Amino acid sequence: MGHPARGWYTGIMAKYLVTGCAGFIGSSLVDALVKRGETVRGLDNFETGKRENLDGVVDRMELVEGDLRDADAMVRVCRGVDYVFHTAAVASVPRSVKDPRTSHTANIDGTFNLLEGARAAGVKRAVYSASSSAYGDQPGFPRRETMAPAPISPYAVQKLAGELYMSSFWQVYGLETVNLRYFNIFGPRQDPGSPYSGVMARFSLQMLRGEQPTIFGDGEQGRDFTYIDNVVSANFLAMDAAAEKVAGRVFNIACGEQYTLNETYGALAKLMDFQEPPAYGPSRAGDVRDSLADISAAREAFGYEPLVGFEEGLRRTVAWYREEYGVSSPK
Ligand code: UD2
Repeated sequence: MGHPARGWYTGIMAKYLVTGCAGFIGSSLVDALVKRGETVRGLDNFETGKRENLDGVVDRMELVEGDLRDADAMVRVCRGVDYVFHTAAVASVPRSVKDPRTSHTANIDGTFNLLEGARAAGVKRAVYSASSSAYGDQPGFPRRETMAPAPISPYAVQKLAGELYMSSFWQVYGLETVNLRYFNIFGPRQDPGSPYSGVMARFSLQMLRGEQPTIFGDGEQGRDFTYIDNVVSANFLAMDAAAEKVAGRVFNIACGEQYTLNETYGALAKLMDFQEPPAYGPSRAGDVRDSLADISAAREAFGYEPLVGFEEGLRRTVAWYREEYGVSSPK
């Protein structure tokens, strides 16, 4: 049973498909689905996803190795599936600035291919991992879904295009789609080792290794950092909600609280017992200055509430990186 593509030809029915199943968010969803006893098919091309993220569940799911850019593969992977969580993407604003084509093909063409596969298979609902980067740098806080999008970076444009495709497939084909705009998610399994890693993961590993992190800009940029458990819960609620409340719509998923990067650095350093101040470097091209969500639409439509706040999320995240990266005590 070692062949990664085995699920494609067996005709096994999977109730849930998770794209990007070996990624940070995808693997967290797979874990929760398997725990609930669901039949799960996971898709990943392992470009940024990691096999070890599936260590605890790989024997209890169907793993398909494939790429969103392969339209035929998307038709095959959707066969027999009822519900799709579409988390697969080439993430990161700076990565998209450096190499826009790679993320363009995965995030826009890939999402389109998946939707075509889902339509052909008669999938009942798809929940899409959208991005808060859609709001860009326009005035007006907190961000509300009624604001016109104003993306800056290629990544932001791509994730927004994915949303629009999702909504269009609801409007013209009746495929129930829901767009969840995540605001800076962090937590266990977020890859810390790449220059494109999320800041919380990157700083955690750097502090554990005694390396001095660099803040890009003055550190006064604000983010609505959101712990992973909140995202998992939002996905399930959005998947289970009545279609008339959610289909074709966009929802912010966040905590509704803003922390600057300087504050975040301080909180993380305290938990890590890390004494060094940060280095400061130039701002990143495409970076959004401030980000803060109004989460009332998700609350009203499907009862979303943040389950784990910033501080508790940080504690859990630090504990995980310590455990995973072999540093049991900061002292
Ligand atoms: C964007 C989206 C987020 C998600 C993510 C996926 C916004 C507001 N957020 O996150 O919703 O889609 O993309 O990748 O658009 N930074 C440093 N030093 C480092 C690394 C990062 O200072 O070593 C800064 C970075 O310049 C930024 C902040 O930390 O101001 C957060 O960066 P990030 O890469 O974690 O996430 P961000 O905001 O680009």
